Amino acid sequence: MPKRVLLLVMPFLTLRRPHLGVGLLKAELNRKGLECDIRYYNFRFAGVIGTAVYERIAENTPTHHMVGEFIFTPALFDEVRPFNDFMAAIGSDLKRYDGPFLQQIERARNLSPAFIHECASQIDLDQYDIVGLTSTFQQNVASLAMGKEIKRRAPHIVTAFGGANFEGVMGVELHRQFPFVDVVCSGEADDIFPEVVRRLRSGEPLHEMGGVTCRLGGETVTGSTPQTFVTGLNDLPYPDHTDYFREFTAAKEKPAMGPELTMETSRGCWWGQKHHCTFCGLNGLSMTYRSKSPDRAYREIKYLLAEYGDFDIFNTDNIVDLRYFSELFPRLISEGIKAKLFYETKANLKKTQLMLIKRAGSYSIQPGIESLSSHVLALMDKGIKGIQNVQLLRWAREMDLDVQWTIIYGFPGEEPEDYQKVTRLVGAIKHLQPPLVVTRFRLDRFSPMFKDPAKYGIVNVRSYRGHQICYPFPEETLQRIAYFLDCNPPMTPETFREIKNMWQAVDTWRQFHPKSALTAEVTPSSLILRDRRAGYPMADYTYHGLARDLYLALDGVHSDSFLLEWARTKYPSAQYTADDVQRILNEFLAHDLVLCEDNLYLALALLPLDRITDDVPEKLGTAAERMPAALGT
Ligand code: B12
Ligand code: SF4
Repeated sequence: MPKRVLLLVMPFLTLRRPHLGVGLLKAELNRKGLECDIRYYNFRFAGVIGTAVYERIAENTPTHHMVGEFIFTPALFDEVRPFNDFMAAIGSDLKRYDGPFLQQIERARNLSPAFIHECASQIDLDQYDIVGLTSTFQQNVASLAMGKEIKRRAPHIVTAFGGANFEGVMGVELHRQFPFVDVVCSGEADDIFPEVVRRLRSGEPLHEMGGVTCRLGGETVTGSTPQTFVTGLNDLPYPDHTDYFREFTAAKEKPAMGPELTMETSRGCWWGQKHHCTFCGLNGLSMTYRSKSPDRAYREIKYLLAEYGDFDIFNTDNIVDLRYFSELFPRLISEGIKAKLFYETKANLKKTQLMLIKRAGSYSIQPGIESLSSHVLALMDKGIKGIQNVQLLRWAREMDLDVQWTIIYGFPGEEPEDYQKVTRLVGAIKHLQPPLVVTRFRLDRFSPMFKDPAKYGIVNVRSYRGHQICYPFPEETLQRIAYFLDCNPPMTPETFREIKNMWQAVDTWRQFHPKSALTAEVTPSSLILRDRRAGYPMADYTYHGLARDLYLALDGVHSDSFLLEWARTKYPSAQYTADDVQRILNEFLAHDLVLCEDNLYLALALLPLDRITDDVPEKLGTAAERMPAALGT
């Protein structure tokens, strides 16, 4: 009987959706005639500790607290920190954990060794010669514990590890520290892993394979040839999510969210290739943007829906391929396929593009909004302005699209005024969707700030307390296995004071958002703006003529010079001057009905969607200076 490959998905991966990486690896192995099974042991642990508790740990605890990792430490190490060390490590954040939740975490921790033993005892180890463990987010300690137990029971089995926690130097160091880790594949393994399996079975050496770490004469060695990445995404198989859906169906207690269909239409980031956002480690070692053809993406969507059911599609892409706006989304719409796509995008989409995403079935997007301050966004090298981010928030609200976004602060070079401006702005946009979280940046591996902290004035780079209580390793080792590190950014007390003010303003925003509205009623000759924002006098403002038209033109961000030229083009005989336009803009500004940033303006009221301003071209004439380059899409 030929042996099979077993891939294991350990806690704490969410139960909400299948793991794309292992689904792809299984499909690729099968395509090459290699038999493979996947076991989703995350479901099993959820069965032990309760699905709601499981999902809260997996999805709703701060990453750097590493709760899920701490839970599995007794299953991996003989000596571990007492539970109280966890509470000490998270310090003032302890208030996020109520008493019953802390007890559940402690109970889960006490049960973790028995869980690992039980899982290992249920595997028929004679069937397999290679067991692969995937590790991203808080899956590391459980995966290592499982690898250790399998190796103890069946030394003949080769353990292979991969996933984001094993990319680059992290995987090499983990291999060095844990003798039961036989092989590590760094990064994308679609091509590498089947080749590893083949070589292991034919007795060929691995040590020269790029991106692969193994043992040679007892020493950890990594292939010296460069690691390769998938170039043709069209050639990848469709992911095999059968095992996930089997577990999901069998689970007695279902998660509150899901199931979703995980897929990818691209890897890497076309923006990051040119301007790597300073905090972003999203693409690890493979930033180069590669995407599936619109036709391939279309066929895969249809396949997944037909094969597994009409569930939401969760795309793992970092950034959407702009070709999809003309060649994929319209096709889905015209064929009536409601794909409920979740996409990460850049925020400088056109309104028509956002509308297409919505019409293709999306109800939620993650548009990479990380600040409302243009200066802070420039420090991040995001290539977008704060006013454009507000534009997207407003359009999304008009379309009833949920926007998952965050405010990240702490970037070297921030000034107190940056946050004073955001605090003022926040007061005026309570009718738009507030951020999910406000958080200081983390030093993520592979990001420009991680690679060269000194350049950004970042000092005292150190491991998080979470890593310290999980692994009994010296600081130097912790820094090599950690995906993210703690540090002291060069933040002045004045800036921090303003950040705290902004925090408060955001709290108020969250509180009053459901009760705030700023809407527009448009007739052929008038515009009535109904202001019901918390903190503003309840008022209706009526405008006619040029004022009405200018406001509608401000559906999108435009400069004052653009508006003047547009007014002159629309009313050639009126001979409007810059003062005429400015007077009207000042009237809007007096009531915070528009947002102004430098010479750029944007309407803040929600405009009726049937009035997408076809009559206002995005650019007039050919003068490129009318729209700053950053505003292009
Ligand atoms: C989509 C995504 C999400 C989704 C959820 C993903 C999911 N599966 O549920 C959302 C938006 C919710 C999300 C949230 C977060 N994410 Co995220 N996310 C991603 C992203 C962009 C894609 C992941 C993906 O599916 N890729 C595609 C598949 C095909 O790749 P893969 O799973 O890695 O598998 C390949 C290889 O790793 C390898 N492989 C995988 N397993 C195995 C096993 C074996 C045996 C072998 C040999 C090989 C192997 O082969 C596979 C095929 O090539 C990655 C970045 C990236 N480019 O990968 C970040 C990433 C995974 N996220 C990251 C982070 C930090 C977060 C957040 C903490 C962000 C935050 N809030 O600060 C949260 C935390 C969420 C949580 N629950 O804890 C980090 C993870 C770091 C880490 N070491 O775990 C990544 C790597 C990005 C980064 N550099 O910051 N994320
Ligand atoms: S933050 Fe987003 S846009 Fe910037 S480099 Fe990372 S993936 Fe690309």
